Amino acid sequence: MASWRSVSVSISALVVFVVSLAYLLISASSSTSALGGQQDLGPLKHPHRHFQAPAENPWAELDDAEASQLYLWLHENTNLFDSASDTNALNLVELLRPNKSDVADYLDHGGPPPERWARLSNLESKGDEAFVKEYMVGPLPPSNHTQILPLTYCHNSGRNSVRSPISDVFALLDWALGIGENASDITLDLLGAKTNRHDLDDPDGLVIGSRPALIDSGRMVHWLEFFRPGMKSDGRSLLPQGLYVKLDIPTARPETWTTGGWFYNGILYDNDTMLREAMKSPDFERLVVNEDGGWTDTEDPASVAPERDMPPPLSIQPYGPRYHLDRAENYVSWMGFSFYVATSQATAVSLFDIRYNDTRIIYQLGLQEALAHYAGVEPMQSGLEFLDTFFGMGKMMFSLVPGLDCPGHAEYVDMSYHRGGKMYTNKNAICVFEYTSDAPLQRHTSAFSATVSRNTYLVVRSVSTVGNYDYTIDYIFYLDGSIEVKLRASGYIFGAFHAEPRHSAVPPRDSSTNEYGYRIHPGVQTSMHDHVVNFRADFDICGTANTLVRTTVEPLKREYDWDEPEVDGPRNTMHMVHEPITRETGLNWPKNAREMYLVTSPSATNKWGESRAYRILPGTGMGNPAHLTIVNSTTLGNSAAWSSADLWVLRNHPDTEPSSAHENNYLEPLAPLVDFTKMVDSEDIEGEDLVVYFNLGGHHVPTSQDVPNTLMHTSASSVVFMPFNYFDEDVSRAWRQGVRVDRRPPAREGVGSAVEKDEVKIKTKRTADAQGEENNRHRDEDAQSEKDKRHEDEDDGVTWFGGRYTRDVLVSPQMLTPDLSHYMRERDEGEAGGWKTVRNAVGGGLVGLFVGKERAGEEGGRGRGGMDW
Ligand SMILES: *[C@@H]1O[C@H](CO)[C@@H](O)[C@H](O)[C@H]1NC(C)=O
Ligand SMILES: *[C@@H]1O[C@H](CO)[C@@H](O)[C@H](O)[C@H]1NC(C)=O
Ligand SMILES: *[C@@H]1O[C@H](CO)[C@@H](O)[C@H](O)[C@H]1NC(C)=O
Ligand SMILES: *[C@@H]1O[C@H](CO)[C@@H](O)[C@H](O)[C@H]1NC(C)=O
Ligand SMILES: *[C@@H]1O[C@H](CO)[C@@H](O)[C@H](O)[C@H]1NC(C)=O
Ligand SMILES: *[C@@H]1O[C@H](CO)[C@@H](O)[C@H](O)[C@H]1NC(C)=O
Ligand SMILES: [Cu+2]
Repeated sequence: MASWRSVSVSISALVVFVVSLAYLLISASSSTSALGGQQDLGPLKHPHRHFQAPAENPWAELDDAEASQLYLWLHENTNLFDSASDTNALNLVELLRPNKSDVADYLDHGGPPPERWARLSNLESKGDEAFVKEYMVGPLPPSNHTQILPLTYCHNSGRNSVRSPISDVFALLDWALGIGENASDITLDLLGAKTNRHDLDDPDGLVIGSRPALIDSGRMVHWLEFFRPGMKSDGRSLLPQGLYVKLDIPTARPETWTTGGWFYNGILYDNDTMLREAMKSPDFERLVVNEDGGWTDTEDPASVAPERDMPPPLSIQPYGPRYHLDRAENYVSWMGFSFYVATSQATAVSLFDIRYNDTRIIYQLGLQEALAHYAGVEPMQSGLEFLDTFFGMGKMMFSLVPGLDCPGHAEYVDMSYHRGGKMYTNKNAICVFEYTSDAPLQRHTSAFSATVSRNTYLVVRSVSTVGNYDYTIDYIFYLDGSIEVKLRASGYIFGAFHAEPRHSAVPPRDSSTNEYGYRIHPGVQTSMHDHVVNFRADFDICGTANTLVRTTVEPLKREYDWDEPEVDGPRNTMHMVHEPITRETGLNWPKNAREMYLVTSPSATNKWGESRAYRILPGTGMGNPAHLTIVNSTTLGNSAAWSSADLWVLRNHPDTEPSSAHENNYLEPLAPLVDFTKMVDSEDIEGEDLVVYFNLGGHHVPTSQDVPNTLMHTSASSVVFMPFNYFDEDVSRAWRQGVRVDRRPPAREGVGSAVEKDEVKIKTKRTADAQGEENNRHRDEDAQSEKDKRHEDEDDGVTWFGGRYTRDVLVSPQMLTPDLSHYMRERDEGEAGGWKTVRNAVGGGLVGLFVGKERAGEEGGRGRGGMDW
């Protein structure tokens, strides 16, 4: 193993980076683990239940033992990670998801569990060039057949690698800091501060953010902009300073890097010397400085509104959960639904094998990519674009805060992943809970009765905090068989510098004012951008042979015999037109919602002879989810073509086209690993296995109400899958709970004595013995006493269907306001400076450290790579 020596050398070199990374991540996750720690959170534990998934989770992430065996095998059998390269860095190690056919054989036909394979991503550089290469290894050891192969079958580029424009992020960081230092006279004069190499968190210092202006075949052009660090509030992205410098990085080798022009107040200077010369002129106009302050703080500690000191209403679940969670397999069942939960470092949560009544509806439902694309008049915002899986939307699923991110009664699941030879765990990264809506699912008042049913639903939630932005993603299940995917965004917007003369009496409004945003501070305006967040829904409606039918409701003129003579000629009316979509295509939400997209099973009909189907419709939120406004984006190249329409229906090739995107598309946008345009190639899609890709998001034109943070109630968008003749009737009837109040006069009372509405009393009985912690033990008793009560209640005309609360409920304050103090302590007890560093690491985009944290042009560590240095 001559090669292994150099492997170990490069891996130990890697360890240097990994150590600091590990430290950051571990501190970050332990800080959150406190949030999720099972201790002290009584309602999170349900020892009385022994629920088991029907099968092993074929999508479960590699566990520690599998990973260790894999590392050992790589050590003993490969020379791959040395290959005479200057540097190597084994970045990502995770499950290579099994092929759909193998899973179907296992889950549906009693076949063997699919082989376990791993996917590796490795940075390999040599001379001027650096590549991020992917490999598949499997079957996982122990096995006599383990092999390692370039991973190409699921990339329609046919490649297993992308060029990385940078092989040494430290050199790049060092260089950027050098530029800042050499220009400290300029920055002190224009911005009142300078970069501080020795303390990148210096609240009085400057930090440097960047965006790639071009990435092509290993060449990269960057624009740098100075920012204030925003230490108190993490409001860095609101603190651009309006001084920019261009970098040219023609190869991965630092000796080839050069600085280009400097840009200030709308003027491009050839170099720093020219800018210095200009600054000497008495006519040189100095702009207002964009300073940090209380305005970027997320909360207002000074407010004395008395109502704020009184807690709001909250949800409780005193008799324990009604869903079942198998933690070993990450399998959930609830009210007829069941599914497996799986995670990936790039794409966060996916749900697999979603079934209703044991019949599969969706094979996979999960995030593919999250695009944010900006525009603007200055070099940073114009062309600023993020493909956030590149930064790891899975590994940035940080711990949720119990009681606030999710209700106090939610349960939590961790997110574990492997990088650089280590396993990391983000505690409590996913929450599962049932929730009752404020509005009923059903109600009706008739002459003689009133019925109302509760709308209770199940939520699987995670939050990916990628730099300045927090994406909250919910998968929601409803009693009628509907499924919703909902996205909400919060966090700090990216502001654009607003160029305003420092001493002008009246703020001038130039022609670009309000073309790209709105003023929110003397030196900042908002920056318009589109969020387009892509999801994959692999429908299997009564089997894999499906057809997408477009059912249009249209106006119609038609004569009916029976209309004459009153209606002279045709009547103006409407009707439906049903038309299968025959070829792969992109679709948009129609105007006036006049078209319905139905995933049908042509061969399966319900009891009434109608094709069983699920309808795809834009859901709840601020209008329809959007697609990208920009046509043929200069920055994106071919890396995110799925963003150009609202949804897509394609023939599913689940093994060779398992996704619409690849997280490394960001590094080679002109020649991406997975090019979506190639997937939409007019294949026939009638009666085939179909996959639907749909987008959430919106056109985000932030206003002063996005400061300091974007708010989630109005940043939401969603898509709903709704059963459409799929069942013979509304299946929620079997599950929902509510009450029927009989308003008929009781027979034994005199004739004609009408019962007034307000005479009807809903009787609630309580027993005094119950204590909160005993509640679970009473479940069976409840069921029995429920039957008795139902009987009893019939007499007074009130019939409860489904469970009801009959015992006193003890609600501990802990259930409503979980004690988070020990998390904070752990955080503070971390290594010296831990809190500050973690905060930086967690905060958005940070300077220096953030690039240094992970080895490689492969990614930018915490925060958006390439964004802040
Ligand atoms: C999945 O199928 C493809 C194409 O048939 C094959 O190349 C690949 O090895 C399979 N992947 C796994 C993990 O078995
Ligand atoms: C590998 O092969 C040897 C020799 O045929 C056999 O004894 C052993 O059980 C095999 N191991 C595995 C994991 O299949
Ligand atoms: C900073 O200035 C020094 C001295 O002129 C020069 O050698 C160095 O290359 C400069 N650094 C950068 C990053 O421009
Ligand atoms: C700066 O730019 C000017 C104008 O293009 C040029 O004449 C000068 O040589 C440049 N100076 C340096 C140090 O590159
Ligand atoms: C559930 O499945 C069973 C067995 O296949 C079937 O009899 C029943 O009608 C199904 N119920 C619904 C609501 O689909
Ligand atoms: C976008 O690119 C396509 C394919 O090259 C081209 O047909 C189309 O005209 C372009 N649209 C615009 C608005 O540039
Ligand atoms: Cu936004």
